[in-house]
Amino acid sequence: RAAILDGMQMPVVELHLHLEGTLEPELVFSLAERNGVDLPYADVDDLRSRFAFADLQSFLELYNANMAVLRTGADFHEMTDAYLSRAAAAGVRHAEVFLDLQAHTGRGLRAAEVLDGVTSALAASREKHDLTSGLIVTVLRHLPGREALETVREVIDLGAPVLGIGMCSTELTAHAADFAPAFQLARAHGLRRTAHAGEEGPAQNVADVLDILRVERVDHGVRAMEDPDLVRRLVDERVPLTVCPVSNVRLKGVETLADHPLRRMLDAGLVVTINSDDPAYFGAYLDEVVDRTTEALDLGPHHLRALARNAVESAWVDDARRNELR
Ligand code: ES4
Ligand code: ZN
Repeated sequence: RAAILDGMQMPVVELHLHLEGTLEPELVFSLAERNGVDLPYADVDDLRSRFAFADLQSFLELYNANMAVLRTGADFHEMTDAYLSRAAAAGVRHAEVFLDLQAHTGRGLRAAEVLDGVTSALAASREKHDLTSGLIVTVLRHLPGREALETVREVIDLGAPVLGIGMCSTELTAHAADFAPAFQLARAHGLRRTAHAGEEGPAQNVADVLDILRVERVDHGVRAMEDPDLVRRLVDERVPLTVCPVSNVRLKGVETLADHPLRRMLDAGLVVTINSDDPAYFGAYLDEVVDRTTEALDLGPHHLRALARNAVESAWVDDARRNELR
């Protein structure tokens, strides 16, 4: 850790992380070997050399292709446990993690087996890594809303220990309204709700997921800064925005870290948290994201304290755990 950060209160809660985005090239290769999956890369360095992305879509193609190595519940358990171990080393004490369940059921895997692999690792995280956790099943915006509804139905019917429902993947095609039935069902069953919006899409997408999907947090939300009325609303309603600065730079939504709006968002009074998104692909786990962003934006102790406090406030935990995290 950078010496300049010693003694400051650091964010210890991670609220925006895709488990499939934690698949390190070494793990991709070892799972491929175990499962007899042919990879179109010569070796781990060849795979890593492809982590130069033009945009979200080019990233999603590689991210989705690498999921082919995940075949059994044990594979999902191993991926989840590897992330928890790395997160604990970064100082993370509570993590709410996304799983693209539809990407796996769409390849013929059983939802129950995938969920069991992930949730068994999460259930052991407090004992094993001194870290509490929760699972957010994401529905994919590039697939039909009807399939999202079926996925939420299946999660509920299986009775899996799931904290909430999220939505991710490309933001520029489908309208939020297509997913209203899925989010309504989730809400009726007491599931928490969040959605990616305002990452590559316009500020209006942020308003839409709040108004139409009734989400409680917004993932990214950086483009909300283009609409002052929306910023005022997000400040007034204390809507958490789970911002991922390194991700935004790596996917070319923002030119450099020094240009990232995170500091301006904090100064505007937005409930901003800092997160890693897909750390294996973007080359930075939460500690590294915090260090690089602090340096590039010259964040002060009050900014870091605000990021830490905002994350604790925004976590979907009970009051007892929230007090422990403070
Ligand atoms: C994602 Cl960075 C990002 N944006 C949208 N969807 C995603 N899924 C995984 N990473
Ligand atoms: Zn994301």
